[in-house]
Amino acid sequence: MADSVRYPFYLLNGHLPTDPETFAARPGQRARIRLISAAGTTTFRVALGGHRLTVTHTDGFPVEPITVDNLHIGAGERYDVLVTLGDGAFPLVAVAEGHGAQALGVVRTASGAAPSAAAAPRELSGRLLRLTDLRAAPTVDQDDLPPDVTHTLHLTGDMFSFAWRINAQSYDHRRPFSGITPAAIREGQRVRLELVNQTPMYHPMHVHGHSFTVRGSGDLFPGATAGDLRDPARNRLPLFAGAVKDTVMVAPGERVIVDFTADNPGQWLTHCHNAYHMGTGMATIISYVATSSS
Ligand SMILES: [Cu+2]
Repeated sequence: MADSVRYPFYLLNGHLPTDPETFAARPGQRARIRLISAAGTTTFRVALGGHRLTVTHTDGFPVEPITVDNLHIGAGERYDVLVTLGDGAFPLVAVAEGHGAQALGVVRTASGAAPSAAAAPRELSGRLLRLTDLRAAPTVDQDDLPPDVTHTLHLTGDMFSFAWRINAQSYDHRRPFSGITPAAIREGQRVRLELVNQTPMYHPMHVHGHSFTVRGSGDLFPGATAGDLRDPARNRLPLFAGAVKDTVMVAPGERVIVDFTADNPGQWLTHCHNAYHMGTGMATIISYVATSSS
């Protein structure tokens, strides 16, 4: 259950798969493909027929290059990939997970028949990029200090009434400060957020005003309770210096740990980038004021 909204069509640069945009190049050229998910809710699995993808950036920040066959991209996420192009006309596919449909573009370096609208390159079933594969490039200025404060955001909801919550609170954009307890932090603190997905759907979580370092990712153990999650002996995740991002997909039954420095005082929405989840409550506020005069 990647998401619950099915669209009649999925588009790549505004084009239907039956009339795809063509990206012209020459064989042997190295191409950078910038993937931007402008989707409201769909999780796409992206692959380029006949090629592997070398991921170099996500959400604008460089990562240590890693080569995979396909990647998931959630609402609001961005990935840059490099490919060295072969000779032919290749399908660039973005499968709408869970919906049996796809968006399509064509990368063309030679004449010949275009791929079909339903092209299903074998790279789709190859090596998938995992969040734990990504490491920030050494050029990214990172702070790996231990956290001063940790907040756990339990992502919950009800598929049937379609009501979504963070820490049992439902955000209403018409009354944004009503019924929401902002996560308490202070300027200058190193802040850790633990994003815990207790639903069967993907939540691409976005923090306004900051970029964060992904520090951990793993499955919740079966039957975990809120008390178990607070017990460091039971829920320890190996930490790593992952990608710097501003939007991170938290898969069903998964926990993701991100760290950021509170260096931008304000009232910052923190929310699921799935527009339907945000619109029905899955948002909260990170609030802190300037305490220094500098
Ligand atoms: Cu969501």
